Amino acid sequence: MQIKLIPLQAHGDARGSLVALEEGNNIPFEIKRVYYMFNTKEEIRRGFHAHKQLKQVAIAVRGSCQFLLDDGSEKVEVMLNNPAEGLLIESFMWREMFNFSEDCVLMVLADQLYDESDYVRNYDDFIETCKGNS
Ligand code: T46
Repeated sequence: MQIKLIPLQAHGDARGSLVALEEGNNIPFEIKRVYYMFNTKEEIRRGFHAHKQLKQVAIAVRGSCQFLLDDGSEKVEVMLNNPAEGLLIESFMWREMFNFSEDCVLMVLADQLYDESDYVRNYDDFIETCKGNS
């Protein structure tokens, strides 16, 4: 499985750093929604779903966390700890997030509004659909 980490240019000067996110430029889709999670407890594992259509880019704007991405045939773990790097999560990819640092702020850009019917929350259903797609 090819993991797509998008380098995000940090404009740094004596005052600090700034990253700009632009749809169609460094973000490869129309940005319809932005959400972020924080105060996640270190022992917590969350996610446990895939999306039928949704594409997203996840950025640890502060601190660090890990993603497990599973395309139905391969599982890969990715560490996010750089606010100038975005993880592209394509549709039909099972994801779990874990090992959140205490200060972690994980921001996610999405190409669709929130829609519960886009979630596949049962792993067996996910695997069955992957088999059907291949
Ligand atoms: C994903 C991973 C990376 C909303 O009301 N609107 C929203 O846009 C989102 C994302 C969530 N919610 C509500 C639904 C739940 O009551 O916030 C609560 C927590 O959401 P959830 O349990 O889905 O959170 P995670 O961390 O399991 O998953 C989230 C995203 O939902 C998901 O799309 O890919 O982060």
